[in-house]
Amino acid sequence: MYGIIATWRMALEGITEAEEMLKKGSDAKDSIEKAIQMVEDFEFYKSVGYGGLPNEEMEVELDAAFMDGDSLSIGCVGAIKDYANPVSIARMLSEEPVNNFLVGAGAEKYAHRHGFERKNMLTERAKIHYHNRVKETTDNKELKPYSGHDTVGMVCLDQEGHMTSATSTSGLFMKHAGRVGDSPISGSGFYVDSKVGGASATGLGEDVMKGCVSYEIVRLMKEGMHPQEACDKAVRDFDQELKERRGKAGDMSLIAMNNKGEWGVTTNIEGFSFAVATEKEKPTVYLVKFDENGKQYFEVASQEWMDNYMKTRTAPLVRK
Ligand code: SD4
Repeated sequence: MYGIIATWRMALEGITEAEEMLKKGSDAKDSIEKAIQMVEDFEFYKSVGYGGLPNEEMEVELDAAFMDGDSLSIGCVGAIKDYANPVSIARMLSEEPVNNFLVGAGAEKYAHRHGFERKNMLTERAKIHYHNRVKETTDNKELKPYSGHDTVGMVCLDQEGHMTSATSTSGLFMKHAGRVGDSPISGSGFYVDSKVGGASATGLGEDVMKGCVSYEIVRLMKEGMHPQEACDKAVRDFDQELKERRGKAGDMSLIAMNNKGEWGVTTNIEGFSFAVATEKEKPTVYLVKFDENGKQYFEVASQEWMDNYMKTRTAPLVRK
């Protein structure tokens, strides 16, 4: 059995390519890295890699992580600027004996030393988004995850039973310089153990980190829960906990896959989408919906939805 699951529609092209690789026997490390790179490289996905939205100083600072579920090795970068594929830097860091998590200038030095591609990640389109947001938020500077589409997080299982998890993001639009979210934090934005399965998150990093939600899902799967049961329990319980203690809970959407290729997804927001491909299921985008009793269900995205998605992502943008 093999499979790959990812947050958001934007992962579709990447997981489609990864599925082809997995089918031919490629390992979970190469497949997930390729899938994430494809999201990083596509300039119209405005919360990951090239074209990612900048911080409040109009600089694109990226976070990424890579985890090997066999050895539990982890590599992470935080607030890195001017490098094309943070996930690949994170992967190389996961192979180091120490110094696995580098941030800012240190991460950039490492990337430079190892010959990673330098690239100005700020696009003209992202600058327009920035200027428009400055205009809209002169009197409302509250931190909010950029609505529309966000961090890419994935879990991958290859035919040999090896598992990986990886994330990549430009984090919250208009974040402070140096702010790092949950995405490169082990147990929060991602976690994977090939003996069990893996999970990954998108949402308000500040809240996801409070509950180490990805680790909690893997822990519940280890106790015998199906990925869907584990996602439901971890996300619903923690959402409740935050509301009781703090009066509100930030956006949280979690995806998971176990080492049998079974998967689960739970969100506390409207409008979440995810993409999945397994030996049994061709690459598919699902939309998460809620019925009148608030119960979550999945719907395969229609062709119309898919067409509209790409149309709005690539539509010309006007500076207000
Ligand atoms: C962060 N979790 O930096 C990321 C961003 C995200 O929905 O996924 N936003 O907090």
